Amino acid sequence: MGTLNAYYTAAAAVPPPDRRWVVGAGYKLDEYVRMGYPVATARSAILSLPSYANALNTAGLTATYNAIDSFPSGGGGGGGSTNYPGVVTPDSPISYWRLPATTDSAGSSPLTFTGSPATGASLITAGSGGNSSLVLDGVDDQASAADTAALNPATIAVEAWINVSATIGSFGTFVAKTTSSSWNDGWGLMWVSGVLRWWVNSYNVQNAGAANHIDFTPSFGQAYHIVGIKTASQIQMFANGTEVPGSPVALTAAIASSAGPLLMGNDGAGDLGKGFIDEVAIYSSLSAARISAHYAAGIS
Ligand SMILES: [Ca+2]
Repeated sequence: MGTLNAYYTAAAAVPPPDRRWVVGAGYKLDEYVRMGYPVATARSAILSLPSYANALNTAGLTATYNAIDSFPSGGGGGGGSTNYPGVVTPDSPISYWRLPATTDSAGSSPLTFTGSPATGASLITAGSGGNSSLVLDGVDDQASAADTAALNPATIAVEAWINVSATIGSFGTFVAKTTSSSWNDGWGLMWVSGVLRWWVNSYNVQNAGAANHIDFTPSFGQAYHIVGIKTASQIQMFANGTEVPGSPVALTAAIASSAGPLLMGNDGAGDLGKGFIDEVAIYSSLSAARISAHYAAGIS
């Protein structure tokens, strides 16, 4: 998808007989990265392929190098199906819970379930490696990962695929790490008065004139790719690969990291999320380009 535009742009500057090699190298790179190879490894492998080395003239080879060097770190969407975990993993998640498995695919924070949550349909497509989701029944279901230093990075990106039930209760929470039943430490993705809210340090308190939260209004019963971010200077929220209206919001205060567990389906105070949750990952940062690539991979 968008990532491959770089190859087409590069190819447009090359005489016709060689354009196909530039685009072809781009597709090959995309293919390697989808298989989980780091970009640097994939780049070396492609440029050493006899077919490319022999076929490309000087202009074509230069354009290919330029196109491949413009490839962002990690994977990208292409035509056809995409291996979603293969696109996520190169972005070095701190933890990555594919769900409904309790395993942490990236770190060392396995989940413990409460309430025997059921398995639901995957929120990413089967073609991209979807493997079912976790159902949050809004009665007693939750998943918990114990507090660790790794789960309290100084800056954070929290990623999840979420499908909100129309009967979710007030403050129903999908992912949070806080110790406070009044939500004044840590962070969370919470249902508040008809919106899905990404909050940091406080779910509603004003900070130096700006709110500590950003809201997005999803439709009930639909899957969304949601990312909440806290950088050194601001918070941001993305839905389906696009920054939502009202984002970013300046927030220079550091995250008031809590010693609470990381919870899915609860804020620790009994405010239960209801719906489906899938493919939850935590990063110290995630760029807008990579967020877009993750969304594209999840729906391909
Ligand atoms: Ca899953």
